[in-house]
Amino acid sequence: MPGMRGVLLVSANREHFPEPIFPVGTAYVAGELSRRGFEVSVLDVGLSLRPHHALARAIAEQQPELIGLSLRNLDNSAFPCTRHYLEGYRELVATIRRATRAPLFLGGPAFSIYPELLLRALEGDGGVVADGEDAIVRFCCGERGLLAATRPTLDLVGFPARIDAVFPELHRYRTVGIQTARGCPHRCVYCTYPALEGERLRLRSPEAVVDELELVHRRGGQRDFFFVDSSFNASEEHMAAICRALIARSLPVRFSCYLTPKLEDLSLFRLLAEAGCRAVDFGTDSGSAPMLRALRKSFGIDDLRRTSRACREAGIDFCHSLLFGGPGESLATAQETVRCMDELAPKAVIAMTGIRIYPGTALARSAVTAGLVAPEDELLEPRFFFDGEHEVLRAVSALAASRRNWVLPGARDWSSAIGPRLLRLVHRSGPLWTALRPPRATIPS
Ligand code: B12
Ligand code: SF4
Repeated sequence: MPGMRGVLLVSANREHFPEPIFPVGTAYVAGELSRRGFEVSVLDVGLSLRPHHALARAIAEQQPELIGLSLRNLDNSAFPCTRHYLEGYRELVATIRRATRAPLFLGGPAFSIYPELLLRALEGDGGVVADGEDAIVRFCCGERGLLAATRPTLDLVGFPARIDAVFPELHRYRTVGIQTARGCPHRCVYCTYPALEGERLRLRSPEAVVDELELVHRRGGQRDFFFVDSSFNASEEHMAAICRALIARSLPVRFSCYLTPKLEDLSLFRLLAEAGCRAVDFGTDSGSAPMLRALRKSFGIDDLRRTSRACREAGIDFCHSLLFGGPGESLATAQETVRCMDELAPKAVIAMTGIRIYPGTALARSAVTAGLVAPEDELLEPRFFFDGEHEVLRAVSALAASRRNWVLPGARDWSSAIGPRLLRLVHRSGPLWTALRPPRATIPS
């Protein structure tokens, strides 16, 4: 590679709710660079008490020839306690620019949703929408500006072989994220994922996925993993193949994942449990049939019942993630959802009151038609879709307050809350919500 050796990848994410997240995307980009022969190291400023100091020191010590900045979150997507991160990113970029003249390349999910706006706001020398593996190499070879991503064959992507050297603080993450597939063929009205990862499902080989778990377990000692795929059961065969590969390897690891609450083969919950799955986050959104249709979900209320029951019977903890305020939400549909959750009795319910509107989505178009946002609004400043008026959202908050297994990320500023920090100190594996106490299940058999 022409002359370019040292690359410093900086993960800019400083959000600690629900916990500091292992920067998965940065790890795949680092893997690609090290396979191509670059010297690469990663600094996660979110792990540092003095992020600017840590960043300036890393640059002074490593004298990188290029810096990659990973932008995961732009805001916490939660209402009413919305947290914004752009100003913090501006400050990090200012620290970088003071410390070095090395060119700056931007990527990550937040960047991919707002590429032009963030490239301008942060005055980067270039950036890439979505998959960063090929693009960063092209940037290292001299291309500049906003680069079109190529969608790599996923069997060629992977963490760096010496992940503990590239991530010197690997041991500090309770859980490490691993990706088994990219893409989503569904079209839920609010969702950015098909735009971020593509509409076609791209799969990694089960062997490569299990090799990666083993690598992290061997080099970082981690036993807890999160499959970060938007829906681990997007292909049931692929999910089953990964479970079988994990069982065959008998690694002492556990994992959690997102699942769509609809499985053709419900016996797969037993296979998941056997492979080490301890917790499932169902992307449920609503417990009201008209709302599921309005959000264009691919499942119905009976699927929620069937999957919740099968998951419980397999001994796997589960939570349902909900979105209140979508098109057509009323007090009646919101109460129906709360009743449905009472019936399913998941270990936790994680509920957003108001739906973050992202550019290019069907929800953004509905919001313009409904006069909730101006057509020229770029939606960089978070806007939320509320049908059913704020009174519905207040009712949901009140109903949630009387249920000890409900968490509303937007109900308060969790960054200063002591609860999640204490929970993290207690030696527990898996997502923090698994520590909540669920009500008794009332699913009719
Ligand atoms: C899994 C996930 C979670 C899990 C994480 C579990 C874990 N242990 O990893 C949980 C449930 C904990 C979670 C929580 C939150 N999440 Co989340 N999450 C995701 C999800 C589905 C996948 C992220 C991921 O790991 N992808 C896999 C990696 C490989 O992809 P990637 O990061 O995009 O990286 C690729 C490219 O972006 C690029 N790239 C990345 N970095 C870099 C750097 C450079 C230099 C380059 C060139 C390229 C590059 O290359 C990579 C490889 O191709 C995304 C949605 C999505 N599909 O992206 C939302 C997403 C990132 N989350 C989001 C949000 C808002 C949150 C929360 C704030 C929600 C909340 N209020 O609690 C919290 C924040 C947590 C925290 N501390 O940061 C938003 C962020 C957008 C925004 N509005 O800011 C997203 C995009 C979802 C959305 N609404 O559209 N999340
Ligand atoms: S919500 Fe889930 S299933 Fe729907 S489009 Fe997004 S990733 Fe796909």
